[in-house]
Amino acid sequence: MIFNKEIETMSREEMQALQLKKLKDLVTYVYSNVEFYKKKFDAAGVKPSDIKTLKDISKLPFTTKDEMRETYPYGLLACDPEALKEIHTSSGTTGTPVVAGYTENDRTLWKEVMGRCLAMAGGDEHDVVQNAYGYGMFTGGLGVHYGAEAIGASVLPISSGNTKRQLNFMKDFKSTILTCTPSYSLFMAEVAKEMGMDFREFNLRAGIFGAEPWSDNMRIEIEKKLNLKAYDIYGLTEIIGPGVSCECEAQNGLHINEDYFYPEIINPETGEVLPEGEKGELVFTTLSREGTPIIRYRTRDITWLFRDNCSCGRSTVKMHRLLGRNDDMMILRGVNVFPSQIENVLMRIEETEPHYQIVIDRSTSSLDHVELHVEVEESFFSDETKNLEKIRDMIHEEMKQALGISLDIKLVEPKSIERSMGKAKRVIDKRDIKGEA
Ligand code: DLL
Repeated sequence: MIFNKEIETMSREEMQALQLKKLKDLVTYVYSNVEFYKKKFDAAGVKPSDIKTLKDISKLPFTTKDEMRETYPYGLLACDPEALKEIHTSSGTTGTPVVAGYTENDRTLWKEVMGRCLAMAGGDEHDVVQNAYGYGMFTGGLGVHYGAEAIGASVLPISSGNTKRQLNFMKDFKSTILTCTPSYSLFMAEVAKEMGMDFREFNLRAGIFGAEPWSDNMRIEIEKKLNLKAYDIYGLTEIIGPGVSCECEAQNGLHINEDYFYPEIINPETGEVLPEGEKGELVFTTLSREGTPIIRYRTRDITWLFRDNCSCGRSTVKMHRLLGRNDDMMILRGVNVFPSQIENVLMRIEETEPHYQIVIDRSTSSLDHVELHVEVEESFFSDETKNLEKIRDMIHEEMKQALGISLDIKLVEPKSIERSMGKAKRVIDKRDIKGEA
């Protein structure tokens, strides 16, 4: 079922007219309420009245994560602090958090977009949503919770962790939709196996997974192991949390809630806006936020936008599932590689477990040394070593074919790579640690 048919199936012309009206109001709103934006617009020589068409958005300056940190806590607030009814933060590696403030209207908006997302995954009032995203300052828990409320489902606010209890509840309460990070879902599958449980006896039919990159082959693995259909959901604290976009039953790109979040793709080096279909950095403008509205936020996420005649009937623009983040991209012997590409190759290989880590170090010759740690089934370690060598050579060869580079492969025993109940850490960069010492 389409949650908001009027908006989600709107014609291109109507959508653009709606976006333009909202954009004009937004620019006037932030110019008069947020000193930070007034200064930036003045410095760029742009006034609210200069926004006459949607294309004029490119006259506005970008906002970066660093700026959001520098203005901590309330430098980007556009309303009276008392009007904030909820506050979330995301903390990056530097420690200073990014603040997202929600007025009552912002929370209503969040509920609406999350309702749309859960409906895209086929959710309705008959569902039991087991919400295993973390509740707290992280937006995953509460965001999904609001969406479950919006579609009238029962929600199990179990949060992440305590995996055995998760599985017992999943069975006892007959959960039909599981929401968590994709890596956590695979950990659940592992624990279920140890407990002698079989997902075929559960009632799960859909999983709504996001908050971290995952590949197409990881999807196949999850769908097989958890016996459900796996949908990709995307979002970020700065913009709203989860709910920016989600996959529908076609599982071919994520429909963006573009009446609220205006997307652009830019060349990350030059800042130039790229046409639909071209790959680059995703930029969002929140068209209706009141608490912490953001103009042209550089997400650092890499993808492209496209439109198709989607079989679900929605007409909203789509983003391809993320390739990765600018920050995660590795340059290995001159080749750009995202962890998700490595994952995609690994997941095709039967003998390996879906748990891996990429370790980057600087060897004495000052060249970066990259080692791929992959778990293989216990039985291979008890077998003759030549079997292990065979698997190692096979992974090596597959990576070379797919990525065009040679990686050092280290096979490790099951469970030796740390499991995650939230966002998995796929890359261990030892060069940073050395730099700090
Ligand atoms: O991760 C919000 C969220 C919660 C999304 C639950 C989906 C489900 P942050 O902690 O601020 O917010 O992290 C945002 O996570 O810029 C992406 O790099 C990454 N990310 C989020 N969803 C996906 C996804 C939440 N589906 C950052 N695929 C974003 C790949 C994702 N990466």
